[in-house]
Amino acid sequence: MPTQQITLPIVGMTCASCVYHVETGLKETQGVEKATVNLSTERAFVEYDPARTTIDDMVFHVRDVGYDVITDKINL
Ligand code: 9UX
Repeated sequence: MPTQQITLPIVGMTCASCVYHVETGLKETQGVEKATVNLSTERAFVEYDPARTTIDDMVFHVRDVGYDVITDKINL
C-alpha cells in the first residue's frame, strides 16, 4: 500500500529530549516508516503504511512513552 502521512498534535513536550522520546515511541509502532517531531509547533509528522498501522496504535505508543495526542483535532 502507498505510504500515508498524518500530523498529530502532541501534548506534554517541554525539552529537546521529549522530542526524541516521542519520535522513538512513534517509530516503535508497527508500520510507521518515518516520524519527525517539532517541539515549538507540538506536532508529529508521521509517514506510515495504512495496511499495517492504525492511528489508535500510534496514539497508544505516544501515551506509552509518557505524552499525549489531541485526538479530537486529527483530521482523518
Ligand atoms: Mo526533558 Mo521531556 O528534561 O519529558 S525529556 S522534559
